[in-house]
Amino acid sequence: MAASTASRLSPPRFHVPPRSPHPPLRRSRFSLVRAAKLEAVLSIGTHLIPHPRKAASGGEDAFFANSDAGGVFAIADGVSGWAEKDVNPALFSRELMRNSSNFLNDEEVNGDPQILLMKAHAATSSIGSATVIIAVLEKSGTLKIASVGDCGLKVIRKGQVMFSISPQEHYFDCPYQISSEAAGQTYQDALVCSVNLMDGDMIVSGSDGLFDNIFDQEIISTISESSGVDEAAKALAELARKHSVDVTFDSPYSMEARSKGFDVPWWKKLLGAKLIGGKMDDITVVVAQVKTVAVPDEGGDIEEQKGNEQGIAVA
Ligand SMILES: [Mn+2]
Repeated sequence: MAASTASRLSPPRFHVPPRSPHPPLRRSRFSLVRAAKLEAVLSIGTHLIPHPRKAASGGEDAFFANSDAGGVFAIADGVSGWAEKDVNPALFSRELMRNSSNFLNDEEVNGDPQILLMKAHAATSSIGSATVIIAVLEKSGTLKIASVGDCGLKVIRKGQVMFSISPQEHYFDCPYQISSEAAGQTYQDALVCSVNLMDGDMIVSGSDGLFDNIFDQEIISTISESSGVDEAAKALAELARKHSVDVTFDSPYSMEARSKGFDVPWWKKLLGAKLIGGKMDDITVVVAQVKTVAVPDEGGDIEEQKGNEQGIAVA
């Protein structure tokens, strides 16, 4: 080590550098630096607990999540009424999710969740219908959402719900749904919106089995007590499951039912009874945290103007 260092540092004995009539010129007054830029990415945790009576088959909810290239996730809730027609409601929701995942990198889709839904729906051949939500995070931090029906999505920032999407339904308990039948809804009926997110924001999305059984305040406290997105998703699903089988819990679902005019018969009301209880259902939860990371600029080395320290944003 020492020898090689010495030989490298020793002046060459017999070599005299040729004297150039012109000293080498700097190409410009710019020097090369490695540039970087900030990109938003999602760290995603998921958890699915099937309906107690559908545990053996895995239930009728389906989802996928992919953290590559920013982050995307989707949830589909197979409409259970199809079982009455001897159709397995899980087939449609699972195929819709598989197809959504397959078309992720499609050129026409180009990060647009509504176009992704259009393509996935067109490619789905199973009989059935499903509510569905697809969310795609752009590198800029904009979350693009397309939703048909009553899957939910909320954004929590600094301990408060700062964004929430509204469910679409024909009437109580009959949500808009993507369907194999012409009578159903299509991507054109989707609620389409986008929200600008910041580093640290938490996204909580789920099937109606989550939001029918858990209140915003419980979501916020559960998230704050969890140490990561996986733990948060599991804790939320387990709390929603606990409420869903609790006949004494006054759930968001039973509160909504009463507000829509559904209640116990008048003679039960006389005895002080009221319509309460959780809603047994498949429960799918996605928890995603927004992070901003520094990535090398696609241009690689770029030139910085000397003397201008603020010329390049190196994060
Ligand atoms: Mn459901």
